[in-house]
Amino acid sequence: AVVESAKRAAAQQAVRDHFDPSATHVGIGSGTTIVYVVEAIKEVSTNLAIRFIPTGYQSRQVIVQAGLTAVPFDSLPEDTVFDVAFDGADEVDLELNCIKGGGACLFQEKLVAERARKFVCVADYRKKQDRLLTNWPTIPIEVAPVAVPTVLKGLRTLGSTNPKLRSTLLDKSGPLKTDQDFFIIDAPFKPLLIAEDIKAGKGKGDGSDGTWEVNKLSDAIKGLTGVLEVGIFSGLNGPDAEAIRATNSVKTV
Ligand code: DER
Repeated sequence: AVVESAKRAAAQQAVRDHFDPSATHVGIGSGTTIVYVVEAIKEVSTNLAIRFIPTGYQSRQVIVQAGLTAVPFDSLPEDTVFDVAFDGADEVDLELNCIKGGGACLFQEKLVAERARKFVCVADYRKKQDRLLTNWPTIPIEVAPVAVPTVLKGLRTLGSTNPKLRSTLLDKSGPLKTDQDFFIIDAPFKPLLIAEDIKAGKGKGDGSDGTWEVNKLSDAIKGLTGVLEVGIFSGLNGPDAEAIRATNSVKTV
C-alpha cells in the first residue's frame, strides 16, 4: 500500500504541476502509475475535447475506461505537437535518463514522448537511482523476431553478460509479443555512466574499457541490425521538449 500511495501522490503532483485543462493533445504512457495520472486528470477536467494519445493497447484501455477520448497516434497529422506527455519509468537517474520497457510498450511510448512539448516522467521513490541499471538490471530492447540470434550476439559483443528473450510461462508459452508483434530482449549491463562520470575519468563510456555512458550504449544497441527501439529515454528532443525533473522539483512525497 505504501508503493501504491507513493505512485498516486507522484501522479497527483505531476498533474497539478503539468496538466493544463486547456490542452488539446495529451500523451498517455503505459504501466500502473499512469492509471493514477489519468485518475488525477479526470478529477480536474471533464473536457472531452482533449485528445488523449495512447502508447499501446493497455494505455488505450486506461483512457477509454476513464471515459476520455483516445486518438491513435498514427491518425494525427505528422506535425501535431502534444502539449504534454505523461509516462512511467522503471528507473530514473540524476540526469533524468530513464529505463523504460518494463511493460514492453517502449516503442510507442518513445514515439509519443518525442512529440510532446513537455515529457513528464511519473516515478515513485523506488525508481530514483544515481545511475541507470542500479536497481533495474536490464535494458529492454524491442527486436524483430527473426533477428533474435543476431541481436543476442551483438549484445554479447557490446558486453552484455546474459541477454534474454522475455517470455512468461504464466500468460503464454513462448516469447512475449509487443503491440507491434515484435519480441523483447532484456539485456543486463553494468550501471551506466553519466556525463560527470566521464569528466571525472571514471571510464571512457564507449564500451572499450567495459564502461558505457547512457547515450553511447543506446546508440550502439540501436545500431544492431534487427533492433526496432531501445528502452533508454534520454534528453528527449521533441519540439521545445524539456525534461521535467521527475523527482527533485516534484517534491518526493
Ligand atoms: O514500460 C514502461 O516503460 C512503463 O512506463 C513502465 O515500466 C512503468 O511501469 P509502472 O508504472 O507500472 O512501474
